[in-house]
Amino acid sequence: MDECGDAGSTQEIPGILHLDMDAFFASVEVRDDPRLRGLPVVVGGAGARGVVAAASYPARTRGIRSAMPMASARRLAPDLVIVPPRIEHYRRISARVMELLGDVVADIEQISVDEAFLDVRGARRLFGAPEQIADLLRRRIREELGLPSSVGGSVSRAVAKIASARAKPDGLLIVPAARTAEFLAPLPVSVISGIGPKAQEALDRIGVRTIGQLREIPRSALARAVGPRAPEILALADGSDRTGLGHRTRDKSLGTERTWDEDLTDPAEVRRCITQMADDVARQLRRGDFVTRTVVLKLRAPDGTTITRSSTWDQPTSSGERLREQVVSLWERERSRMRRVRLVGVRASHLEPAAGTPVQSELTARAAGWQDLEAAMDRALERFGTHSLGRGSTLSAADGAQRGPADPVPDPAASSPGHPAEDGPHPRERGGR
Ligand code: TTP
Ligand code: MG
Ligand code: MG
Repeated sequence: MDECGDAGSTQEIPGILHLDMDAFFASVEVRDDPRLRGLPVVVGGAGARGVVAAASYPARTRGIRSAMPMASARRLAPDLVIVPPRIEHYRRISARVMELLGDVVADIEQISVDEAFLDVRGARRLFGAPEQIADLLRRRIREELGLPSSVGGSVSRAVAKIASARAKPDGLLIVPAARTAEFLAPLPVSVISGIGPKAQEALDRIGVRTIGQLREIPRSALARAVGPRAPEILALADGSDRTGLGHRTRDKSLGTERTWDEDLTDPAEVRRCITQMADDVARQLRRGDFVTRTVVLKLRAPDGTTITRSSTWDQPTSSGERLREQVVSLWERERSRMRRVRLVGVRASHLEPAAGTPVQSELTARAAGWQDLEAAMDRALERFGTHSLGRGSTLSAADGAQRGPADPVPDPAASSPGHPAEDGPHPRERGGR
């Protein structure tokens, strides 16, 4: 999967991921008009002073890059396809990407319209090792939004970002802690975000072009070349930087949702589906040793109208029985307004670790019994797979449920930050897949 060996070979988990959409604006345009696939496509102003905002990978093989004057791009590719930007459209898709990431990972820092850092160390118990989580995220973005993305992973943010650029397009590259120095050594110093053109020139004058060379020179020489940021740059250069995410930690939550190709019109079927999802969510909670205080039901009608309704308990729980009761009663309240349903989601939020949660004194014997039974079902499911056991009333929903294609209905626009200045390298290599 990656060129850096087994990620499990060291103690420290390379659990900081950087996900960045490939040729984001251009990929959206190609997705929306498949005739553009494989062509040199750019998004940007077509006028005399137009500039390239995004270039598809076929355009890049012709030397076309973001920020290039459109006139130069046209010279490089006479058959260039120029698409005018649809910023609001990209913003909505960006919000969908971030929402999708938030379904899996609680710690996210969005740093531009198409990229985010994710700290997946806490998500491991639920979703597996960083590479499995990265695979899951990339697959879901591909399946649900029809777009390619790349992920880099490391113990450090800086290295994760460098790795995602090396993985592009459509790749994954996880750098295990023990292989960090080896990964960085041959790369040009310009991939370090603290090194601008001036510092690069100064280093070049003393014969330093790669990160490996940078690490060899005396600190005094480095300080002369790059100024007071030398220690910080050195930390980035040897991968010892441990800056955490710029904490915009979101509420921990987990959930599941499904979109149907054809509307659900039978209330009994919706109810079965919701019940099944509540069971799934409860099982995920128990697998991660979490309990929840809040369960959220999301419903979307065919015209895009979306409602979310939540219900909160005093005592946290991971009981499927309790989740089912609540979401079903939320559904009963809404069903007269939602006669046709396109999407159903169930989510548990405000998660807390189960360990240390006081035993619920008000638990009835029946509820406690349910929890024991559910724990036994979890064990059986783990041994025999997800279809070996289920409560009779929910099996048919599982069989009938399908994941629909990319949801055509835009979510209400969530604002996303503008594009920051970036000084990373342009990707040159294919990732490991
Ligand atoms: P980037 O992630 O920098 O670039 P990209 O997604 O087009 O390509 P890749 O990540 O595969 O290298 O930027 C995301 C979007 O931001 C990009 O599609 C268009 C917009 N953008 C601009 O409008 N102007 C710019 O100068 C850059 C770099 C990007
Ligand atoms: Mg991008
Ligand atoms: Mg980006």
